[in-house]
Amino acid sequence: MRICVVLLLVTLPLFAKSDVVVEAWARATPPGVSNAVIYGLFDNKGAEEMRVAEIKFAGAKHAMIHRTVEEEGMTRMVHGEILVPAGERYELTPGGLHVMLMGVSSALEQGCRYQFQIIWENGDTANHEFVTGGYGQMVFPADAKSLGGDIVTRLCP
Ligand SMILES: [Cu+2]
Repeated sequence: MRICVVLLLVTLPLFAKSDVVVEAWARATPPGVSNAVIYGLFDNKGAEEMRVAEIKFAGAKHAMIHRTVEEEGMTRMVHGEILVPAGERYELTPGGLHVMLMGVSSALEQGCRYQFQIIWENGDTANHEFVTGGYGQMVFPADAKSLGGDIVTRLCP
């Protein structure tokens, strides 16, 4: 009987997951800046269209999905949504759709991995990581290696 109980505990998932593979990145935050932005590639390996309901990052007060729009030569940000069709990829890039972190409690450092959480509209919840590049980072920092950037290995709080 005891063995059955133990097996049951082991097979219960520690955390729900989703079918979306996320390769996320952000720029390090310069001193005195309390906002940061997450970009990255969302790859939906599942058979269901996936829409982000909420993003949580313990190191920030709020995380919001923004879209950058240009009107009469001025750019501003409006609410956006992350909707990844089944079997497709969706990319968040500088100047476009992004996840805005407001009220970042301690500066994001270059060459770090930070954990965050995505809650999908269908109830799937998954832990993910984003990696940080330099202040002017424009692509996933792994690409920066060949340009002399740091190799990302450090897990930061
Ligand atoms: Cu924004």
